Amino acid sequence: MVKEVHIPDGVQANRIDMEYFESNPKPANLDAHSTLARTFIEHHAEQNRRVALVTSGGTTVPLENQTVRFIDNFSAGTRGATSAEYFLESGYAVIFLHRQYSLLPYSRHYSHSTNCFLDYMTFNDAGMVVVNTEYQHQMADVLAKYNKARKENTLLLLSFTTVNEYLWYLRELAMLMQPLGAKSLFYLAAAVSDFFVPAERMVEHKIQSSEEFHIRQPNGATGQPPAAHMEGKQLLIDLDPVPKFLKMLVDRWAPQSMIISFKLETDPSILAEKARSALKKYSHHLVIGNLLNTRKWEVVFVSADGGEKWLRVPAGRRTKSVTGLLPDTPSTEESREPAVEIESWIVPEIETLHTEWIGHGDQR
Ligand code: PAZ
Repeated sequence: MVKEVHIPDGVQANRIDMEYFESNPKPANLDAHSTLARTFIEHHAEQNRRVALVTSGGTTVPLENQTVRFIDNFSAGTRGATSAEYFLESGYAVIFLHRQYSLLPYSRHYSHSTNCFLDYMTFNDAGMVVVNTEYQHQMADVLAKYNKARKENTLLLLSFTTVNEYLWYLRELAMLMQPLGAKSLFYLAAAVSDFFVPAERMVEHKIQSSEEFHIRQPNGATGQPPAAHMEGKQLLIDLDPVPKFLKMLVDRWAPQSMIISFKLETDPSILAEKARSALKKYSHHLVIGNLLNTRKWEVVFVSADGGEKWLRVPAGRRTKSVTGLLPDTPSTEESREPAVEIESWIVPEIETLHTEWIGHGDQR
């Protein structure tokens, strides 16, 4: 007779944690990131400041060790970069863990806009390069906020590329933030891959598409079949599930922190249900649901007490005083921008929830 053994969730999380980090390599930048973060966190702990870890952008899944090809995840980093600015405005220190080259707080107003950044410049009468009069006002506003964050050392930028880097950094940062207790907040806006190629099944070299160069590449010390290989003209990819890191974060890495995750869906009919299910599964504080096509206009807060609250910002072309630098002739995409940045509503709501939560203790 086969007896079914129930392994409690906490034990499962522990085992997954050990297995994952024992068999997938530590990123080369882990120690450098860790040193920067430790100094930053200690400084703000002394100042009695709240610290928010904002994750942003998509993770990649490399198919080869010497990576030529990888699977990417959708996300420009708009949600994370914009939210980080509002957290800074609300008095938080922010660790901004972002996908390399995705949008950054403050520079986002210029870096990925349809303008070339040189369009913001002009020559003055003395032949010196200055900011175009048209943009002076808005740029002064962004610059003042940026300088304040620099002067007060309230923004730490740390980047990741792969899902493996993301998981290692998240664990490290969470453990470094533990001394902050309830003053630490996790705002997980990054789009993290659900599937990956584990190190033990990753091939070393570029996968060859041409049949005459097909070789079965050595597949690590374990002798397991490679996760990606050619069969005839077809590339076959067989991915493992990414371990449930949110469970590990909530139960083990950051048990005293407030944790907010995002849920992205494309089908409106399942969004709230998926958000509720994530909350039930991981027992954290809040899931913010959003749909791919409407994420700049509306989000739904699903909280542990079963409450569901929609935030909807009005549609309409944003004015320069709100977001800044729109080209003279807006494209269709830009003319569809919401009237205000929805993050300017999301973050104050979260700040209030965080304050209440610090006041009342953990109600999970
Ligand atoms: O970066 P962006 O502004 O283009 O998109 C933000 C987002 C949709 C990735 C984010 O709001 C989100 O839902 N992140 C979690 C994705 C998920 O794993 O479900």
